[in-house]
Amino acid sequence: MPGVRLAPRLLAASLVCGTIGCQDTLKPSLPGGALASVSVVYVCGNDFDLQSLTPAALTARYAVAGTSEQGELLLPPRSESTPSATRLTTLHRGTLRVSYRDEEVTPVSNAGTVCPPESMQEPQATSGEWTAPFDWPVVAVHLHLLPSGQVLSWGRFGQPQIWDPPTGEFTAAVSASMLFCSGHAFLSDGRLLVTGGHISEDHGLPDANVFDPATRAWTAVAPMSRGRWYPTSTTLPDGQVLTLAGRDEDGAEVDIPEVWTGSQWRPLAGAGRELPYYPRAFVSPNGLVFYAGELPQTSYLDPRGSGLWTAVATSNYGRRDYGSAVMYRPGEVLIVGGSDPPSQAPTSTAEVIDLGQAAPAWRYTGSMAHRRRHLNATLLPDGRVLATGGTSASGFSDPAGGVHAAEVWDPRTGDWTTWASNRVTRVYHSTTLLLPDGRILHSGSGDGVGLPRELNAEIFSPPYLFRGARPVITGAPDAVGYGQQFVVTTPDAGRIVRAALIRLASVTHAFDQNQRFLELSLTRVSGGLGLTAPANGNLAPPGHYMLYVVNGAGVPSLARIIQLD
Ligand SMILES: [Cu+2]
Repeated sequence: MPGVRLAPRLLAASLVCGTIGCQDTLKPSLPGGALASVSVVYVCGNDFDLQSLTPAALTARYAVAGTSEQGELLLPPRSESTPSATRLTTLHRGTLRVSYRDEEVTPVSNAGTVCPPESMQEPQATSGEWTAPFDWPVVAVHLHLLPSGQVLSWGRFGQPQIWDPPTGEFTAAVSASMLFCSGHAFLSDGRLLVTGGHISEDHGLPDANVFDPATRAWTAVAPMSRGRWYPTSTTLPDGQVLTLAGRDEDGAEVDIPEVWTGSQWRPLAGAGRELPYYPRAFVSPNGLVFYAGELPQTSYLDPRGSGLWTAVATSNYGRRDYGSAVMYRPGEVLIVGGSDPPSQAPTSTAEVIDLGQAAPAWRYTGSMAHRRRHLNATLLPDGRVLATGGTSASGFSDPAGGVHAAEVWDPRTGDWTTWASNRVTRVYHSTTLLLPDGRILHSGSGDGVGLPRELNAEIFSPPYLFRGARPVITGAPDAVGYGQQFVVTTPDAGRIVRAALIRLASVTHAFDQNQRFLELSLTRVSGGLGLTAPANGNLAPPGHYMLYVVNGAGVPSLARIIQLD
């Protein structure tokens, strides 16, 4: 284990072991204090090593002086004469106090030494790596991550397809309705509600269908009052689903939102408003639905009763036609790219708003290196936002301006960093989602405006997958309740500095109608992590989320998919 230095006392013990044998010097019957069983060594940053010479595993307690941080760490037994070493990365900087059984270890101060950068010769460790394109049986205009970890997609032609990442196999999931140009969101039980569909350009079906991942079957439920082509569906805090906008069977704009109660549609007759296609809508921590664009006049919709709109703030750039949007923390939304009007080149700019402020206002954050329209904004396990695909050219969707570089936005700095480029030009009808293994699936483009039909997909491995061993989750509950404290077991607990839930993706037309990111409070408990689920459905609508833990090097675990209700 590089970087581990033995405490002088343990080193002495080891030397003794080497000459006269360990049985005598390390006998547990030695009077306590004659030889410390546990010692602490400061390494660098907030890293300490806890070394144990006990013959059995031992739970140590620790606290960081001057902070509220405290926890437990399971220390493995020694191996032969060698002490076990367990790395602890404290969440705060301060002197580390450790105790075990009735013993107090001499406190060790945090010297504040900067850890040397890990040597990373591989270019992938700074810019990531794309796979070659591989076949996909439909143009993945609509792309969803199912609670099983499989991926459901469909386009204009052919039947919906389920892709199984471990085997690479596809299975058709035949639908009676033409689901192209629908809206969609996951229900609290993991089924996918799909709203509307395709009759012809600008003419939508009133159909509502539910896909059950367990049976891989579609069930038609009560239709909406009017057809919807290009609507957005949003799962509400109580598990009902709001559907906004779109055009009906006659090509007329549908101004009255409807809410799926689980058995019927409830119109919000008091909230009539014409909105552009696929509104960028999010549940806000206050329980209202926040409309973040594409129009610059952003507002809240109260979905209770007959519905009510209230203005929030006006964004700065103007209309972000086919820009993307993502709620990257509860109440904090990023809007990025798009163009106004489409005859103009798209913008590289991005704006953020914090709905938790007393008077929320949009402000510019950093701009991407590339102008983009028809891009996708995708949350990563570490809380950053990845931009993929789109076109930098003016016009509706000119493939000549195809942007291939991935770019990542860090909410802590507001800066974008350019990562590796994919091969296939993906513009109108491109889609992107985060897989449970931390890689990014990027697909679609075509099935419209004379574009090539891209019957393929590519997968991106971000730099965090090239930065050392991944932490491992060995146990997690399948379901947790709001505000519930729960334990995730992991041998890497001491090195985990973040835990997050990311809601399963349901993507189309440059927007994921389902994803959101929730950082969880974290403590170390013996053999694992103590986490607390989000407090309520306003923060995290009920349903399935990927749970990731991330270590101090920024490396995420494989996700466990858990149900929150
Ligand atoms: Cu379309």
